[in-house]
Amino acid sequence: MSLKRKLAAVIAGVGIAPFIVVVSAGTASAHGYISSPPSRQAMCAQGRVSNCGPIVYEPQSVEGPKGQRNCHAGLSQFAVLNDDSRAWPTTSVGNNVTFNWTLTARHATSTWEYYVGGTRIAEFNDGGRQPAATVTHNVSLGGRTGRIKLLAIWNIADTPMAFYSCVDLQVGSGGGTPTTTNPPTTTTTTRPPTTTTQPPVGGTWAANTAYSVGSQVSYGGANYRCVQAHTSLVGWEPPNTPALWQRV
Ligand SMILES: [Cu+2]
Repeated sequence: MSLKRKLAAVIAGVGIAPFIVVVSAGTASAHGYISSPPSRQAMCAQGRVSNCGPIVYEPQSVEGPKGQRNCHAGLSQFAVLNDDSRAWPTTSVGNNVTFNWTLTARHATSTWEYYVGGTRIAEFNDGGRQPAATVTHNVSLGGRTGRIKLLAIWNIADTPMAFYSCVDLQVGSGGGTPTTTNPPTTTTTTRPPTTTTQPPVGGTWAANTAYSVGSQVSYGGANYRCVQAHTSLVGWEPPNTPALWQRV
């Protein structure tokens, strides 16, 4: 091969690679995440935390049924986001924090929710309106201090889905302004433990199955009826996804 042709082949290869990534990523389209203070997916996308897996290409895609309380929407390919044993860098903030969402698709919105340790500390109700491409909320942390993990949820108005973002914060006692970011505390190189939680034995529910409204399954000793048509995934077991399954 001549040098020129080799060069052409290399360029073609480089051109194709990102395309393949986009296609393989592609459950749905594009959506949104908290970009500042940087959420876990933002830390991964910015390369401040390494070995994150496919989330680096699509920090906006942490989408799953509403009602979950985790950082990865129950998606096994993004399980790293829910791994608290990783050295997630924190952002130093005061008691009032401005959260900025970057939306790559402006879905009609019911609510935005903010949780710390299972307690909802703020909620913003958009009443089904379409948001702008960036959305800002000011949230009081209620006097909490020290290191906290905040879970933010964007609830879509016209689908059973929500978007999940976790943000690691170091809350000072002084109040004052947010956004001094700590130096990237040692980017971990440990492999994320493969944390696909095994469903309890028994039941007719299965992952990767298309369910229509009204279908009935059993899971963990209980029966459920499908209330929203969907294709199931590991992590979206009926007890985890009240937006999809109603216990009967
Ligand atoms: Cu979307």
